Amino acid sequence: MKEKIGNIKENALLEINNAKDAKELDEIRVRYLGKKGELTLILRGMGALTPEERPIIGSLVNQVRDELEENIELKEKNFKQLEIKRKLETEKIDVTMPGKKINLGSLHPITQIMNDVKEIFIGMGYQIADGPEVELATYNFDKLNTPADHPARDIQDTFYITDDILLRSQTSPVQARVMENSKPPIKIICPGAVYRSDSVDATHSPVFHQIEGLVIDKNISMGDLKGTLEMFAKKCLGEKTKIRFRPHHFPFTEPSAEADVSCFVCGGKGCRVCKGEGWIELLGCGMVHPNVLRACNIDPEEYSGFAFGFGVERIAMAKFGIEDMRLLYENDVRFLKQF
Ligand code: 2U9
Repeated sequence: MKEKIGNIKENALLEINNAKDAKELDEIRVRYLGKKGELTLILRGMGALTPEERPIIGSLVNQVRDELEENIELKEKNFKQLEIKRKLETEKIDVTMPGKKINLGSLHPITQIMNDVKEIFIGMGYQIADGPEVELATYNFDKLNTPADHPARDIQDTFYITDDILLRSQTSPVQARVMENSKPPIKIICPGAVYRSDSVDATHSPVFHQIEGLVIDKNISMGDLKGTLEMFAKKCLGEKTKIRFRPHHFPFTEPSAEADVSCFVCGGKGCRVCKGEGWIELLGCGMVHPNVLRACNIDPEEYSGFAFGFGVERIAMAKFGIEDMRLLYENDVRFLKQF
């Protein structure tokens, strides 16, 4: 029996040594050490041995089993190292190869203008105020000196949810809420989406974006308004930009004006962007109407203020030379990645 075990050991060690790959090694393991393996069968047949022989043969089989397992393990490690070596030699990485191009997105032109404008006004000491897009008609109209019979309140122009609740048609209700809830001085800008019942065309959309500004303090004058807007225009459109006021009417401001800027493309000579005028309409503005101050619990005898408002899409279109507003909403990446 001892000789038989010795032969099994020698054959197994030889086969392990000559194994060509991990698969062959595994077959050898099964053949000698598996459930029906040669060594296992000897252990199972121990019942036929004398009681004296049993411990001697049992211990010998275990010794051989340990030795074979150890050799198989060593050979396995050897195969793994050879595989790593082979991979290192064949799968060389060329670190000088150019990397794969990653398509990075960019901020939408409307977001870019929003961010630029916010930064400019924050730099002038303004705070940013936010408010609901689903608004009470009182805040959207009544408190802004826009009474029940005003055309802006027509169902044709405004999206009503109920008689008293609507999608805000301007961001002015945000300012009205701030005025009601805080004491002057107030210096805020209100950016956000607004809604008007307009059909879609190259210059109109039922949803667009506005930025409105409001300053309330003692002794605020039209001069402060003009100085502020001039500073804003220069920072937004270039230091050479000039500004001019034309009289206008808004229910919430008195006096009211529209402000134009000298064309930032031709400098005022006249070109395609300014349609030969030399000037581009920028925004609406004026001194806050005393009725609006009163409706928002601010005494017009003590305080005065100015307000302004503009459409972000209009500025984005002028600044980036976009001729059709619909392009801003289609989200075609080929268009958007140009900006
Ligand atoms: C309060 C008081 C006054 C905000 C103002 C404008 C003039 C204006 C429009 C221009 C084009 C917006 O995008 S647009 O439709 N806005 O011309 N907005 S003054 O005046 C206010 C706001 C709030 C309490």
